[in-house]
Amino acid sequence: MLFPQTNQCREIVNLDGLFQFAPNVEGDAELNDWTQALPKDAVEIAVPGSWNEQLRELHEFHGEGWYQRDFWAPAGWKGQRIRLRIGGTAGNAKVWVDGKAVGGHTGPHLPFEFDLSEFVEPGASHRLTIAVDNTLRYQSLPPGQARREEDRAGFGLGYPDVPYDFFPYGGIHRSVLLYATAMDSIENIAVETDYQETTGVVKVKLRLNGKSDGLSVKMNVDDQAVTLPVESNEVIGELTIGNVQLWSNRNPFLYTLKCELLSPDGALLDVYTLDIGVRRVEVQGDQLLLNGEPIFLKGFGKHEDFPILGKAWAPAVAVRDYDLMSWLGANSFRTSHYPYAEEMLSMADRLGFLVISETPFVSLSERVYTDDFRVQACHVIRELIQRDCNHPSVILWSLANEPYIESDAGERFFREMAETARACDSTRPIMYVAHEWPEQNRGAQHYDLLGVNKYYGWYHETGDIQGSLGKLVENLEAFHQQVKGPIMLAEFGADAVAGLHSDPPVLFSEEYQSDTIEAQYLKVRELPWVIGAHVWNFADFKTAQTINRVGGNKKGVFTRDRQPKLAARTLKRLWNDTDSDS
Ligand code: GCB
Repeated sequence: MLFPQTNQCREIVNLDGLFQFAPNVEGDAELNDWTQALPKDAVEIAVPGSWNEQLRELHEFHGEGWYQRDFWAPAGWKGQRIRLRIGGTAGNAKVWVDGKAVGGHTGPHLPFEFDLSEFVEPGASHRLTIAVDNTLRYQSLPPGQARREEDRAGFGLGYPDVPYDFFPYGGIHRSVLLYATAMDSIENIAVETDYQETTGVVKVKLRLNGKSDGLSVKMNVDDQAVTLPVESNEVIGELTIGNVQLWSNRNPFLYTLKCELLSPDGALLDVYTLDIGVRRVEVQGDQLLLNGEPIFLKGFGKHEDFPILGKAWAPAVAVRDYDLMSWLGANSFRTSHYPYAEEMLSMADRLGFLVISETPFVSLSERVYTDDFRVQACHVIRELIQRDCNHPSVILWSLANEPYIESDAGERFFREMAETARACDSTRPIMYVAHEWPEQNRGAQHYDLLGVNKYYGWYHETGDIQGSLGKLVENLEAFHQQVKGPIMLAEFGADAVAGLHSDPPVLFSEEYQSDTIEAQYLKVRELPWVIGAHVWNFADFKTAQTINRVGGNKKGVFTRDRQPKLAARTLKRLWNDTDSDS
């Protein structure tokens, strides 16, 4: 599935904006058939947007929300293939057009689309209904429960009761687009790039929709072109680029790959252009190499989180975040703890940021290592890799954050996730992010490297920055022995309430946060097998209500509205003046 684009063969109608909305609290949707019309007391709500902060009474609504709006399909789309594409919801979605079911999607944050050619008449008005089910269940994505069920122990972390601290926002979080192509069209493009000496190699796998005879595909990059006959719905081509300019964070050089679908008489039926970068990422010994050179990842774990917008794709916030990360000299971030908007990755391609793309598998524990959930998890991994594999900025797949893996079932779960990822993409190393000690990480041997989250000086050795350093090294060393490959300090830091100052530095002061980050960063820079250190978190963010979070998680180096704390200036000094990328 490709990100929709407008060109001479493709047209988009953007359905973002205000939808009618009603929460389906007591099965009213089924009883009164909301696929035809929402109830009279439906309200207006913005898309993209989480529902929880738009309307006060929806703050703790973690159920099924129904969206509806009418739209016109342009008259000029007669004879075209018409698709509906939803960039991402939290959580599962079902879609109807004029009361007829067109399909559904399981799992949050990833795009899905439906062919509406049979449902939509160009030049006519139609009704679109989308139900988004963000019910927190033990084995749902995200897992959790709104209120503690009597027979269940619960995760015990707060209200709602989720096994992680970020707020489980619900809603349609990315754009809702209607787009048209010719009936014979390009459905997907998967690109793998590499190089030998100065020649770039671009392997293209193109999937087509449509069955007309005599079609051909022309692929073109940097004045090199190949034309290939269409013999099945998959066309594979290879192009080379002489004197190739490699993509890197320092020089994010992009080539344009153009793929054209041609009729037997050479007429253009469809065209899609893709920005691609030629680069190689690999793990060798204890190092992570980008284009053959060791790279050290400095940056952040982030969240998609902003007041009122919740987890909505918000271009202005993204622009600000990249501006701030560039100002500090960061070169990378992790899409903790779920896939971020595709637009964010395209910006990283252009701006030169290295991205660890993470699945939504956060805080997995023994209760989810079942056959059913494993099948679902592998499906999500395939969808994620299919979506993100063309981005040169994406250098690593992180398949989970802080799982407990102690049983054989857990070990098998992590082995099969690793095998699935490798089968989908052999060009990027895979990792997951561990915590605690190696004993809780029986899946580690199946991965190329391991991320480790460590809060010495905060949750352990509380208040003792100097005392935290030895423990940190001891713990990272234990993981290094286990994985026999590189280790990344994927999270470290301390909460700081903006404006709270203290000398000597004490917990929650800006000074304590800044000193913790500086001391630990400099310490891990001495360890040759540590290939990166990401501060937790880029910005403060909203959490479930718990007694240890006053107004959210305050480990941000920036406040939730993106104003710097003292640690921001410290990082700017550390990352700009004394630190190289390797
Ligand atoms: C972690 C989690 C992250 C939390 C963080 C914290 O280890 O990965 O999601 O927000 O700790 O601040 O407690």
